[in-house]
Formats: sequence, structure tokens, C-alpha cells
Amino acid sequence: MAAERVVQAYIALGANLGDAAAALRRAASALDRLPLTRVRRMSGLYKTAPLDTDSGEAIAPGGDYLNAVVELETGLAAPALLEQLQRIEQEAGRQRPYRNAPRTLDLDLLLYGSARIESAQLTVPHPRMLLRAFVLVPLAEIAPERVSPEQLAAVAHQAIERLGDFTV
Ligand code: PH2
Ligand code: MG
Ligand code: MG
Repeated sequence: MAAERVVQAYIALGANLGDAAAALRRAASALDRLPLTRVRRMSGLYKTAPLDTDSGEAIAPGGDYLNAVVELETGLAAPALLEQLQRIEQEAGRQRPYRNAPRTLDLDLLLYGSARIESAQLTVPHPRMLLRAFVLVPLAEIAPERVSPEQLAAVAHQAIERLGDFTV
């Protein structure tokens, strides 16, 4: 059998409803249990103010978020990985009453190797990741080659606090 093609994928985790720390820990261990997939690196755990999705600036409804980014090594194709992320969100009780609503768990596919994907379901790299310190700061922690100093400088005014290591 041919060897599986394995890629590094980066997933942003966020939650600001319920026990967010537990939701992120459970999500990381669910990711590690996906077929053909291992969690290879985990950023620290960050506390961040809720930001508006589109501008990345104005404050959105709800309390502070916990955010982190993990690196996966996966043999899943990007659409199959997206399907699994959505399943894990559903199992964590995710509801979508309105845009930017507080959430029990959000899992966003940021990067899938060096792929550029534009389908009806999925855009990779994530189209808004460069607007968000809550993505770029933890991503830079585990994959500094994927984030430039200029990109970090552009979001340096957004409040973000590293609470400590993120362990499952
Ligand atoms: N996610 C959003 C909108 N705003 N703000 C923070 N701080 N963290 C998030 O994960 C987040 C957000 C949409 O997914
Ligand atoms: Mg999101
Ligand atoms: Mg999402």
C-alpha cells in the first residue's frame, strides 16, 4: 500500500460559553483521536476579549474567550478534516443563533500544509486569520515560520494574555 500523504494542519480553538478550558482540552484530545491524525504541538492557553469576526476590532457579545492553536499531522484530506472539526463542535453543544454569538467550541482550520483552497465549504488559509491576535500569537508560538513579524505587529494592539501551558 502506498504511504499516506501526511500534512501539517493548524487548528484554532476557541470558546467563551460554559467551561471553556474543559471544552478546549476535550477538543484537543478528540483531534488526537481522529483517524490518521496526531496532535504534534500545542500553543499555550490564551485569554482574549471577544472580537468582531469581520473587522477583528470591535468587541462582540459575550465574555472573554479562551483560545489556543494546535498543530496536527494528518493523512485526512482537507474536506474530511473540516467535517471532523464540525462534528467535534456539534458534540460540544455548538449552536449558531447569530453571527459572533458566544460559543461552547469553535474549531477553525487555519492552514493545511501549503494548500490554497477555495470551495463553497472551505477557504484555506483562513481568510480572517491575519486580523486576529488570538490566532496569530498562539500560531507563532508553535509555527514561527508561518507568521511574519509584520503580521504580528499589525495585531499587537489587541489584548491577549497567556494564561499558561495548554495541556490535555
Ligand atoms: N471567534 C470569533 C469571533 N470573535 N474573539 C475572540 N477573542 N476569540 C475567538 O475565538 C473569536 C472571537 C469567531 O469565530
Ligand atoms: Mg472562528
Ligand atoms: Mg468557526
